[in-house]
Amino acid sequence: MMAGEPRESNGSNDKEAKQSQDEAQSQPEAIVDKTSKIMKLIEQLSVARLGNPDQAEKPKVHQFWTTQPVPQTTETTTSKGDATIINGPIEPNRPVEQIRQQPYSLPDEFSWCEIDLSDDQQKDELYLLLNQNYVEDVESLFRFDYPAKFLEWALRAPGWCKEWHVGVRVAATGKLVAFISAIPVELEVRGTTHVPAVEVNFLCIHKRLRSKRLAPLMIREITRRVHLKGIFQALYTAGTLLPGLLGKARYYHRPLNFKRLAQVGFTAVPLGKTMDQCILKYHLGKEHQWGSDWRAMQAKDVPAVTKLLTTYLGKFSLHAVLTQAEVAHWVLPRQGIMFSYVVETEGKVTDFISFYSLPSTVVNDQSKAEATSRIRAAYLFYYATAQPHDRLTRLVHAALVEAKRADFDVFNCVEIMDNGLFLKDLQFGEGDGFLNYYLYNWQTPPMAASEMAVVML
Ligand code: MYA
Repeated sequence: MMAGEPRESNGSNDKEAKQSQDEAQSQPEAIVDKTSKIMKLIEQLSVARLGNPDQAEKPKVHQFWTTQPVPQTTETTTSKGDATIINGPIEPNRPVEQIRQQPYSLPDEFSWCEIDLSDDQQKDELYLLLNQNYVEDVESLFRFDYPAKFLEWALRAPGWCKEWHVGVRVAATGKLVAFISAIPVELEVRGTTHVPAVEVNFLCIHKRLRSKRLAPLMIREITRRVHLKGIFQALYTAGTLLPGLLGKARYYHRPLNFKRLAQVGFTAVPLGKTMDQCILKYHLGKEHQWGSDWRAMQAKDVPAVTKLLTTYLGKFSLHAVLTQAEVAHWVLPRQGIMFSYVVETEGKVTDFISFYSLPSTVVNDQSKAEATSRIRAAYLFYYATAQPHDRLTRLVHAALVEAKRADFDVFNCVEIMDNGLFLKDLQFGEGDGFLNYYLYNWQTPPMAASEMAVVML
């Protein structure tokens, strides 16, 4: 959701501090009294800035995460200028014979299953679980609505295996009530190449089964299954702050259909502005500046796009190393899911950009305009250009024009890669959510968002 307009700091603590300061200045003769007032003022200012130590929240005890090979901190200081960087596994790899062979035991009423995404019925069961129980924004106004064919695409990337599509069913009824998944990825972390890893995603537990410590069991089980294939590192993102934070990236949103977004409460007309002024502000022309050099990506572009991406992503501290098969899987256009474009000048592909479609359900939509109300959101995916400073804003502008043409309501991104270069010029607004990045069993100093170049679906 878009964060509100920035307000000037004028909290009651500031007022109280000012009052106290004025009082102190009006009694120059009472030195002792003045000193004590100044002490009080300093105290008040500290409370305003740092919070009252008596009321400070106790640090959360992470019963599960303290047992896991992740750095036990949630600090975000970056590593710039640090000469002695530790960058490597926390625990050594283990031979497969030493890995637990039996699944972890679930409470008696549940059983493990594998979701077969080639089976429409199972795919729909997974769709429904996520559609009703997956990630919501902080105010629970919107919930991701990953279409079934999106899930099939996201979970069947090159090298996928069925053992990593793990479900939990109610033993008595067979109802699917929880899910977690992994797909393989080769990472490069601060120059350490060929780190075989998995991306863990779509962890979801039915709302009625929350806070029963099922998530740690599911994470242990997927870890065991990944270990059995000889992989010991993982990358995952979450809205939640957990130990081992690698970096955090704020969400940004660029309205394409302001009226619709305001109607469902995703954004609001700022004070002193009218709806028409907002619509005008976000108006995009029908054309972009690339002319006939711009076209949809085709299968024949895969080698060139792989080369462009390898060079471009290579400059970031965290990125995936993509094969041609992976590039073909992830970024070739897919009806209703993936939109990708290249700039081709005199027969040479020089730039590439992509975005994907991920609608959100409007939870309890009061307008009830449609049976199930949705926001059509486009998310910036991978791009590559040799000259981000000169060309990235134009590339993303063209992607916005395409997204508007395809009837999306909003275009979203997180502030990773070089995204900071275009956010202001293209009128992206700060969101109120963050995406936190984590590495499992890998120690490295925290990264700024602009050092990270993995887009998680
Ligand atoms: S992120 C998307 C997560 N899904 C949602 O937000 C959907 C809506 N929420 C839910 O379905 C539930 O609230 C979930 C927690 C399932 C999130 N990542 O069972 P509990 C810890 C990791 O009582 P519930 C995504 O998919 C929590 O701190 N841990 O809690 C990436 C606490 O541990 P501790 C999380 O609310 C997933 C414990 O769980 C998360 O019923 C990456 C409480 O368990 C979270 N998002 O269920 C998973 N949320 O006491 C890690 C809570 O220690 C992968 N917790 O604080 C690690 C790598 C594994 C592979 C390794 C291979 C080598």
